[in-house]
Amino acid sequence: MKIAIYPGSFDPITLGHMDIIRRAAQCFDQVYVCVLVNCDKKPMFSADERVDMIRRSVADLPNVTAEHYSGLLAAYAREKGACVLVKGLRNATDFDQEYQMASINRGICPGLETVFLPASPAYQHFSSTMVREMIRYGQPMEQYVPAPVAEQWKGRS
Ligand code: COD
Repeated sequence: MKIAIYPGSFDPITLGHMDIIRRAAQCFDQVYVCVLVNCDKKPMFSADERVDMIRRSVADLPNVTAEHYSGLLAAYAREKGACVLVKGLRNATDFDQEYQMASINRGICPGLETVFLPASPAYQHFSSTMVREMIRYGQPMEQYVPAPVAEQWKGRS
């Protein structure tokens, strides 16, 4: 059984992330979408809210599970018996960061490979940062996120 992890902050999940999840779900038997801590980012949504929005967004994908983990990604991968980390690449900046992270994660957990999926052109400019800015300035963000994100935000305000 090929188990993959798609890790991220997902603050909040966007249609760009969803595209990567759907494609990964076709390549692997089981995909864990894991909300982790990125020390460089201060989240707008709590970890529980982010997991809940992801769970509702992937409800039609039977081999996808969403969870939160507060430790090291490599430790989570080991716990799940995963052999692959999936990362989405939008541009050269993503590549530079993710290439380095792939080496770090393989150093911590030998044999743990990172597979890069190129962003689909339609979603290449999507980011959680952009969505958070839209929210802050009261701009509509429905076209960038799955429906549960817009619902979650509406329920809050
Ligand atoms: N299209 C395609 N892919 C996309 C898009 C898009 N529009 N937007 C984002 N992505 C990709 C990103 O490139 C990334 O691969 C993934 O989706 C998640 O993106 P984000 O922004 O939600 O998540 P990040 O980059 O903040 O996640 C960083 C982690 C949380 C994975 C990282 O900090 C981490 O592993 N933390 C745990 C602690 C750890 O193990 N650290 C490393 C060893 S010290």
